Amino acid sequence: MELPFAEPYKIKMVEPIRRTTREERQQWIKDAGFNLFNLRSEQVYIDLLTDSGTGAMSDRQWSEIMLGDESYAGSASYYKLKSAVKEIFGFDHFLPTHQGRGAENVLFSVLVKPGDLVPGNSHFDTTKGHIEFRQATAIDCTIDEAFDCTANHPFKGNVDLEKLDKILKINPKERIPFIIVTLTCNSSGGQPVSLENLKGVSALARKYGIPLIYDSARFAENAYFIKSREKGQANKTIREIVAEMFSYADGMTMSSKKDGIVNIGGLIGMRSVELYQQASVYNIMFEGFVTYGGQAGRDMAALARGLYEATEFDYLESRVKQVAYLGQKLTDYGIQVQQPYGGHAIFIDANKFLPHIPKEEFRAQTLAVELYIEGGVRGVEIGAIMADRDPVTRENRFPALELVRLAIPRRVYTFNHMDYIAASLANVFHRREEIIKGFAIEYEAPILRHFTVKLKRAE
Ligand code: P61
Repeated sequence: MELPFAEPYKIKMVEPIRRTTREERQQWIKDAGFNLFNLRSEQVYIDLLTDSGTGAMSDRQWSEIMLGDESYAGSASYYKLKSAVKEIFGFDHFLPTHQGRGAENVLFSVLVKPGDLVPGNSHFDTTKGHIEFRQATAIDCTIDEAFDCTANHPFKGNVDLEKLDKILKINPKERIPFIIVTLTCNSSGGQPVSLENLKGVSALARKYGIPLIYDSARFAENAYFIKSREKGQANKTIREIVAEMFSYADGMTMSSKKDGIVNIGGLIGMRSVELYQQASVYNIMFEGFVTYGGQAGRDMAALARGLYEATEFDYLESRVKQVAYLGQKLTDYGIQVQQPYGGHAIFIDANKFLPHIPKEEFRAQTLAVELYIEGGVRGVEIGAIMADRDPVTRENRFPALELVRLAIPRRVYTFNHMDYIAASLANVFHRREEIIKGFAIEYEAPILRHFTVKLKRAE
């Protein structure tokens, strides 16, 4: 018999979590303005709001915490991280930041000006937010298959090279500060970008003389998919694949809260010393001195270690297979989820789940609230609320996909937890006809409204 895979770790420390009653949850979510971000963590049994900063560090990472050097300038932990960035990504220059959006803020402060266009593959909301905040426009060039949950394409994060070429051809070079490719593409469902596609994007970037930047939050999961799905890549190591992926880029931003397997942190990597010098100015203003950028020395040390652990095949295999296990359970229950299963999360198609709720009443949010009430499981809406209003017309934007994301924290939950989540969702699925009302907005912020939005039941 072929031996099944199992986690390449055992558990040394546990954190208790508590089940609650449906009545408690009904009251709590009402008090929270039906916004899952407003719940207290104790009110949640299984927390799938995000895989960002919620992972479990290893004993080796914790030992790095003890070894952290807290010198303001030139900390040994900074040099540890600098050498990991060079070894794994190949960038000579790097700046630590407090998290991914800090990296975006610093880099975009140098590169993005009003009227600019930034093409990419379904920019993440903070990335888009930082582009739009500078009166520039994010242009989505993702392949069309990404917007059909049932299409079984192995690399639904891919950039449509024709769409990209068209943008680069018809606009003056001065208006396009860079192309940004998100690895894996979170907004299209944790879907990977192939090596071949990265090569193609890079060729276009060079042809038009435009820098190529990677948003690298889940770069290691992307590399795992390249190894397991792309022709000719099976025999390469994850690190070899990562090295090739990044050889095509001029720079990177990263939220290290994902594939860095740490609770906070981010970074910018780049080849150009001029860019490094310009970005350093903003780093010092917004983040901290160039050798810590908003991180404690111990955070940088644990991150260096996390980058090596996240690029080990056995870890990635158990990670991605746990996510796929949940996806398969939901599929078996007849629930439509984004196919193929993503690297860090399962994305449920709320348009298919609750087609009778008007889209103006926020289908995905309605489903996320019902799942919380059913089992105390907290997912997140990736739909019209998160899509914000159009910055010019101020009309609601209704994205092609209305999704509920169940993001799985790294090395945190067991397969029993996956069974519980799937059963909770199956229960909601069985009573979906009885869910007849969505939500209306009571309060919203002008940008990134989903964090603080307050909702009421639709009339
Ligand atoms: C997430 F509801 N992601 O997926 P920061 N790029 C990419 C990300 O996925 C990302 C960032 C940049 C989060 C956290 C999150 O509205 C939300 O370290 C591909 O969070 O600043 C973050 O990195 C930004 C959840 C962020 C949200 C914003 O759950």
